[in-house]
Amino acid sequence: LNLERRLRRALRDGEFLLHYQPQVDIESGKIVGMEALVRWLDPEVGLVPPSAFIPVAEESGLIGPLSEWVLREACRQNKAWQDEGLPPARVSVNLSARQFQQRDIAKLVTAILEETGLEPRYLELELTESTIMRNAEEAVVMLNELHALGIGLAIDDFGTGYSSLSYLKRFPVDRLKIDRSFVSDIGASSDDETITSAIIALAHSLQLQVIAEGVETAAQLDFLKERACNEMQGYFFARPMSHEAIAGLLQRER
Ligand code: G
Ligand code: G
Ligand code: MN
Ligand code: NA
Repeated sequence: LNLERRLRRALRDGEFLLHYQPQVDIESGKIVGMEALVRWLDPEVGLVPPSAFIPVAEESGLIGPLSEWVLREACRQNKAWQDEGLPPARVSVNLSARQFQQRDIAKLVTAILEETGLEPRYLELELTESTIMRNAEEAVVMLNELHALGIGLAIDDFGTGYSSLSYLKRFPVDRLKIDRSFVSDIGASSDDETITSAIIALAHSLQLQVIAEGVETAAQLDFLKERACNEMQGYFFARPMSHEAIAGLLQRER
């Protein structure tokens, strides 16, 4: 059976699941968000990472139904946590380039928010810099539509693409996510430290929030804290984990 057919079957049989990685406010140390990361629990192979199936899903058109499932599940789960009385946090969902190109994405998000009852401010969409810049004019229109819904928008892998500053000003985004490649070299490469500092300063001057991803050490966290980076995500705090595990972490913050 080829991968595409296996993925189709996996979707039908409910073999996908979401892991969540905490996003922490650096000042307070509290969990303020979490990134939803899809996994496939293949009964024969075990847990399969997204890098092994997202590209195939994108080529085969399966990315549509898969992303729709991810979005719905993330919203449903977040609303369920809030209904259980856990401290509210936003959930961030990655949107692939293919999905962003679909003109009805705002309609889909609207429908899913209505269906799950999640308040828009507790949903954020992550788009990579390259996805947005692929067709920047079109992106401005679509980002405006999405932003009008009241959800958050973040630029993922920031610093690896080629956003021009003039576009950055026109994109109605709330948050920049500093790419892991820069963060991981804090303490090792002065160039990457300079880039990280510059991105934080840029975010502040454009009145955007900024989050560093891939934070693995206390020294990296100190560097970010000194520069008033707002949030951090990375193994230093926690790896992506099951919904049960992250509910346990949220519970401790009540
Ligand atoms: O989850 P991991 O920890 O292995 O993530 C690897 C990559 O897969 C990341 O770049 C992430 O953005 C992407 N990814 C994870 N979940 C999703 C998803 O639901 N949709 C899309 N389009 N990409 C995802
Ligand atoms: O590309 P995107 O940022 O959406 O994907 C997040 C990816 O980064 C996931 O694969 C996640 O498992 C991984 N990740 C999260 N935190 C860390 C970290 O501290 N170190 C490393 N090496 N990877 C991380
Ligand atoms: Mn991401
Ligand atoms: Na990223």
